[in-house]
Amino acid sequence: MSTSRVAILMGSKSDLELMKPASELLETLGIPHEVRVLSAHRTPERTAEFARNARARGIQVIICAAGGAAHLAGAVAGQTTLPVVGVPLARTPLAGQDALLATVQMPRGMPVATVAVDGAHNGALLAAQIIAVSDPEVGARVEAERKRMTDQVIADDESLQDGV
Ligand code: RP5
Repeated sequence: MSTSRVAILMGSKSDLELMKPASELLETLGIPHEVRVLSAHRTPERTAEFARNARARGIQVIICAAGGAAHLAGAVAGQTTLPVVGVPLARTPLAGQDALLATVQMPRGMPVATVAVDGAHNGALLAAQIIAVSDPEVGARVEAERKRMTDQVIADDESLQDGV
């Protein structure tokens, strides 16, 4: 197994289904990654230890997903200077607004790049784009993914016109 370059952390195993698009995209882009259940509240020491050791292990970006009182991304950001991408999840009757505000409203000096509620795909894409800054091979795969998406929208548009 190659060394992980991205870590996808989630606050609970119950978040797994919502985060599958992140692993799938990293798989498509050929970026080695790992998926962990680490909670800011339930396993604070284990989470902090993971974040502190991540850079030395070769991790380049950490994606943190959590719902409700979503403190995971912030707790991780406080333990590392690696880029942290936050994915707020809609897991409570507040429909993700709670997780969004908890993830995005970080204090000065502790940035978390927060993507949309349930934005696992974009979280992974942002991680890939960060890695691509210094890795042309990943950059080429990200460009190809962008082209694939663009071509799909054009094909959708053309198929609609054909049907008119
Ligand atoms: C958060 O609480 C987790 O990230 C999850 O989104 C939510 C519910 O967790 P469980 O009670 O299902 O373990 O910390």
